[in-house]
Amino acid sequence: MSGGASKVQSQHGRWTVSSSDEEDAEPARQTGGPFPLTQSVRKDYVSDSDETVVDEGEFGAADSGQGNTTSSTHGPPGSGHSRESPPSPHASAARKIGQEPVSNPIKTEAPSPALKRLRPSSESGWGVSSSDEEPDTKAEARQVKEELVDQRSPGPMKKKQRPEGMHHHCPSAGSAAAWSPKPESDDETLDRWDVLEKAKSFGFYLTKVSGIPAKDNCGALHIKDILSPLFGTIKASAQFNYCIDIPWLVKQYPEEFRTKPLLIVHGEQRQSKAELHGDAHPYPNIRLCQAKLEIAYGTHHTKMMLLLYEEGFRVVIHTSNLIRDDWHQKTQGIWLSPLYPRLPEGSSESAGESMTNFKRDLIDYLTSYRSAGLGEWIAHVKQHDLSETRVYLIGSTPGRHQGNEKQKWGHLKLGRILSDRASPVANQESWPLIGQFSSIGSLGADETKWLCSEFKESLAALGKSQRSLSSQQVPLHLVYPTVENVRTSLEGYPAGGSLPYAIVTAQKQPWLSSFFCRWSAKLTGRSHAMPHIKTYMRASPDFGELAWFVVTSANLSKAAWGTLEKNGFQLMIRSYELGVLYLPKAFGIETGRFSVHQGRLSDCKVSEMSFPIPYDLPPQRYSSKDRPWIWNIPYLHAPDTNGNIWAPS
Ligand code: GNV
Repeated sequence: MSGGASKVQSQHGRWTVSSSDEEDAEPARQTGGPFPLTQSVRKDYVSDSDETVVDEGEFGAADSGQGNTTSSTHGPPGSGHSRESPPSPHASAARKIGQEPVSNPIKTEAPSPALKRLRPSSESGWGVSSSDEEPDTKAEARQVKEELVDQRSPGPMKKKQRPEGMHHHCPSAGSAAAWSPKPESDDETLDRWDVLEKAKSFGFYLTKVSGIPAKDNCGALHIKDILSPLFGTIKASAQFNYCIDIPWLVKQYPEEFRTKPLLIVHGEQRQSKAELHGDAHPYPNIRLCQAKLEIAYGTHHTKMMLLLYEEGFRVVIHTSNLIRDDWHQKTQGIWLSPLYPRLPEGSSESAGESMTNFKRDLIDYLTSYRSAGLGEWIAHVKQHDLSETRVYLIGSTPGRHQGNEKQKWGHLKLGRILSDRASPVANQESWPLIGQFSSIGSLGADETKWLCSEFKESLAALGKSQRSLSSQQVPLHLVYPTVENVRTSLEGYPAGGSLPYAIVTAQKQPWLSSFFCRWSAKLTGRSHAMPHIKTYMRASPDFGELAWFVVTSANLSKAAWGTLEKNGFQLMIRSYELGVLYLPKAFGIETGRFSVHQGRLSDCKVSEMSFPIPYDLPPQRYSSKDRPWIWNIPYLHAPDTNGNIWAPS
């Protein structure tokens, strides 16, 4: 069923000095293996991809004119990266990520003891979840489901059973934020307790990381957990993403759901689109929807799942591509919506709206694709009650947005929500901003061109009653991995294949280095799991409190967040992006501040309304020796965790 060609793609088109053939084999860190590799491997699957292209069918409308040239040999002006060498367009998995820098990770001498120490569970005996075949997955997911599935949904599992001690160090396995010990008491108490627990949940999760101690994966989710029947009985689903390995994706669904209708919304064009269709061909239940990208250098970065269940509907907004490596040893973020119940027949379109206007905003976002293929998904959203949603949707959609439309997207949307909805907090005008991301676009000749003008001004917005400082006086910290972060990461240099900051871009903006802070996540056990998560927040000067928090697909780029043109008349956005904003007030916190929880998500006392921050605060500035990771230059002098060097061609 799963095409051999695609399997080859997903495993061999990428960094594979050390990776094994077996999809479910433990990590790509066996030493040895075939020598230099990549190029011949890529030919293998290219030659395999001459399958019949799936007919566009009803989605033809989405396939109209593209002015885009993602295979340009020049760096996109405002995108998350520049390409110096033309990308070789492929349909799926192997494309783009990791493969594009065309580096040759070359095996050197045996790794040093220090490097050995970083090796993951298969060798260390730490024995965590291999994300791909995880014996504990079901048990953990079962607990999660109890947090997530609505009381009304009947089922073999009674809501109030909460299996205890199924995971040694992990009292709250699977529920990242959601629970404290449950009181032994009568039913009424339990109901109230459950309601309270639910209200308290932030729905914020990290992905499981293979090769770290099990306790650090408590409350983390693999994609198989998210798609598990314990979260709901899938009737149909839609997957919005950038890089998609279709055979791998199908395997992440439980067998009983693998033949349910699956819509894949992507941004591929021309040959890589044809290859994606070829990959989908063996699966008659899969339809593809191509997102229009009418502005040059735009990309479809949005990562979202829409899950239609027998029991209702769920939205998942996250940061991982639909490829194995993105769910293996990276730090990735996930927002899970509550289970949304179906509205009674004949409810008005505006029924089921949330305090945060999430339903309208999600419908507007989906409508912006102007795609027939999304019509039924817009209808599903309309038919459900999204009123329990406590987050705001922050999306970007390509266009030159003017008038009313301008503040619906990108940084202007974030700025508008902050100024309309944020509660006043004393002295907040001097609270620092933190941005954290996995790629950086071309931001101009100096900080006044975009970063510290329009972008920072939007992020520094305060409630209308409050006087803002000039945003010049707001400290800004930018968290992005150093070369050393990448070298010593679980994946080693190949992690840099997902941190596509290009040398041509970096050379144009030496001024940016003064803002950089290292990746550090000791307290979540994720210091060696490189970030593909993107987060933005405003913290108190001691970093003990938060005014707001965003998790999103949007990197630090004008293509993602938008750039003002025509003297502020329009906001030009190239890419599709999606994220969610947390404001304390929507969680019933009237002080206007979350307290910061640093440490494992599973230890987080949501009862205290502390927000689980996925990396260490305060951010630590680069030392004079630190360099930001740049993916298309060589790193030859120090071997990585797996004994490899990085020699991009
Ligand atoms: C490596 C990514 C994403 C995303 C988008 C890339 C690129 C590139 C390279 C990783 C990536 N683009 O998640 O949306 O060259 O565009 O992870």
